[in-house]
Amino acid sequence: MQIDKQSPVPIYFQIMEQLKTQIKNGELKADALLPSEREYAEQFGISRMTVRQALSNLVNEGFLYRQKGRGTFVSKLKMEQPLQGLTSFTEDMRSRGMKPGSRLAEYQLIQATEELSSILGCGHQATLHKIIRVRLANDIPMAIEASYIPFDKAGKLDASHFQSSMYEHIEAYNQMPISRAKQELEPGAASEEEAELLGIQPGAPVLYIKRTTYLQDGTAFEHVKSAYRGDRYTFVHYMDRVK
Ligand code: 16G
Repeated sequence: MQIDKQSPVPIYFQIMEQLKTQIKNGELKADALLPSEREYAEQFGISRMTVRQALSNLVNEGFLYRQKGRGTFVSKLKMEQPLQGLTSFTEDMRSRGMKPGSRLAEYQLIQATEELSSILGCGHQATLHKIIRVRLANDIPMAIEASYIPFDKAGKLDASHFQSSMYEHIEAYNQMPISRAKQELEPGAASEEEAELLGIQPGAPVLYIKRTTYLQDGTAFEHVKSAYRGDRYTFVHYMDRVK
């Protein structure tokens, strides 16, 4: 790592950028222990405050994590998400020991378009909840989900529903388990708006997933269009050899 003290670019920012590059290109491996603030400060002849600012920002952006009394470590950047097995975002994050969260970007009641009513098998012009949420893992944006849910499958929704698991609510409301889903995956590039919500650069790779999910009685209760961060996800599918 090299610091240019004459540069107009603030030193903490130079450190951040260089550490990010080393993490992204694998020079710094997941779970590697970083030198201490004091060591960095001595190495570059800068103040510990400056080093702390750079490291704290990288912790907030999810590139590093801290362990009390042990030091600062490199985060595992990519999450492996199995493609088989129907799970909710909340369950996925909890099974990884991460804190699931949501930020509501948009909510409104709309009338089903022709396309949505045929996908959801609901009456023409049925009332749907349109919910756009940014899904967070340990407060870091991972994906945007735009879901369309027939009003009669969810009832009235308020802020508390948007902050917690929609699947849990749907199963309780309908007194019926969720049973299956159909999913389509397509690569893409983040639009300006998506980039803003996800905290990435416009044009950065995203994976678009469309999912229609059904209750045990065979009726569809949601159609979701989501955009997953390409720099944070690896989708994994296990398969058996067939001839
Ligand atoms: C997953 C689903 C999404 C569903 C959400 C419910 C995909 C592509 N999407 O993120 O369709 O609405 O889980 O999560 O996997 P929740 O119960 O935590 O609200």
